[in-house]
Amino acid sequence: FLEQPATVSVLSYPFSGGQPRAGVDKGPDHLVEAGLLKQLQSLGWHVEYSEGAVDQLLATVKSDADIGKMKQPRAVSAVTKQLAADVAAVAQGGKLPLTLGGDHSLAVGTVAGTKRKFPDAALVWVDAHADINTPLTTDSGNLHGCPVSFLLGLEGTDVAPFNEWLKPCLKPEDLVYIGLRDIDNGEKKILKDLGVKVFTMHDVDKHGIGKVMDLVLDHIGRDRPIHLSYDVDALDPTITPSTGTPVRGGLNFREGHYIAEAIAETGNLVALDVVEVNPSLGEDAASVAQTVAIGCSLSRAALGETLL
Ligand code: HAR
Ligand code: MN
Ligand code: MN
Ligand code: MN
Repeated sequence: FLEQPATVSVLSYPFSGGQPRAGVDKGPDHLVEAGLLKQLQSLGWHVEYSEGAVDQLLATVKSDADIGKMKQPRAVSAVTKQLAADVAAVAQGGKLPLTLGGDHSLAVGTVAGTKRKFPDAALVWVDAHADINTPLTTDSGNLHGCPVSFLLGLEGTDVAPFNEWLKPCLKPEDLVYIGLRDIDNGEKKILKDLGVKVFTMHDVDKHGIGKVMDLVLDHIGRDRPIHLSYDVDALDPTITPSTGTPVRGGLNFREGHYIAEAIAETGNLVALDVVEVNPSLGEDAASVAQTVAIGCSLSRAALGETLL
């Protein structure tokens, strides 16, 4: 689905407004400083890099009072609207957008952008969380817990300012989750009512990650464009400690990388998000360095790095 020479366009989006913890906006700089761009070049990709104009976009938001339960809705909407345009432009150019977050609310923009070029794209969401709360079901009001509901157009998501630019673009059958283990009750009802394909950590334990990825690809098909949205909190907190909402019982190092490798093997990856790296969190500098290194290695795996 990409043009030659294969080009990855890395989009840095230093944004934290989908959740309350400072520092996740520093994720992209840490990933780049760890050498991500050169690593991708070494894999044979042509690499472009640009920084989203997050500061300028946020300067247009004069005040951002809650709307219903939603926190910082104008900031999230303004940033994701621009990100959707950026991702769509990259995809239209035959290149693969790699969005570095930043928190997972960014996926409202990345997936909307991918869908403009590839309306049939499947979405593989790797996360401890389902991020499918609606503005009506969310307890926290944090929009990084809600992006999937906006993409699906669930009840309560047809609200300003999002409905000024965002149209539902995802069908429940286009979506597969891997790694979930912290799902709110309202989210459980949504997932069951919609019949979304979910591979929780229970399923990873039961089948093993190899079988789970076979089942993932059975579900979405092996000839469709794939958008992979990777929240590093999908991995166990012993593996990726520097993230805002760690949940024990996560993917181990190899399971996490195997997911990315199996997607890469399809040859169908058209967009990648790596989100929720927060260099301000974690016990010590080694925790941060390890989390950042895994953000890089997951990116490489998704872009074709193999062990042999
Ligand atoms: N489900 C909770 C909420 O809606 C927690 C969401 C945490 N989300 C992330 N992204 N860290 O996956 O607030
Ligand atoms: Mn997430
Ligand atoms: Mn998460
Ligand atoms: Mn998180």
